[in-house]
Amino acid sequence: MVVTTLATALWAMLPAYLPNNVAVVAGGGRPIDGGRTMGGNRLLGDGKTWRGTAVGTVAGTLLALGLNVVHDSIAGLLGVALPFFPLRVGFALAFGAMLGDIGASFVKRRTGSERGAAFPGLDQLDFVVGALVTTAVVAPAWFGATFTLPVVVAVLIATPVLHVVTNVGAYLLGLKDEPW
Ligand code: CTP
Ligand code: MG
Ligand code: K
Repeated sequence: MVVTTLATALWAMLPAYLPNNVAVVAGGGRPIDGGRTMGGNRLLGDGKTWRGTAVGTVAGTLLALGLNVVHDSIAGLLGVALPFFPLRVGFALAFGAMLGDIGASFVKRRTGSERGAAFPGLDQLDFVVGALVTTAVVAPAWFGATFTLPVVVAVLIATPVLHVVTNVGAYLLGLKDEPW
């Protein structure tokens, strides 16, 4: 039961976990806000770029399609019934994750946090909320069948742990300037 719930949570969130990590590597170039400010601070900041957002979204969507290919092997190996990802679901999970991260930067700039400053809580859950809400809007039936309450709880507990581990890893590898 717990294994099924956790496996479903991690599997279903994989297309949402990848985009922000790909953006770290692929990001750069023109910032989405074009340098615009609001109340003296940047709208979003130089950390949210068109390229990072686009490449991250495409990567997460492709990952979802790739997971469909290995679905039967993984589900068989774990002995768990895992969901397939329709294209629009893969896109919603990936793009939603980027939207959540962008929304968080908007909030950070409004509260005076500089680009790259840690914002505990928001940093770990912004993309989760973005991915879940976007998927619920784009594919409500798929969302309801996959993200049952126990699965959502598992996502909210497991994601911050995974997020901290991957960001510290990216920092140690020199891919990220800060370990958060
Ligand atoms: N990135 C990007 N486009 C995005 C998200 C991230 O190009 N939509 C890249 C940027 O190079 C960014 C890096 O990934 O600096 C790390 O992402 P993140 O930690 O989300 O951004 P921060 O630089 O910390 O900026 P902020 O304070 O706004 O979160
Ligand atoms: Mg950051
Ligand atoms: K972030």
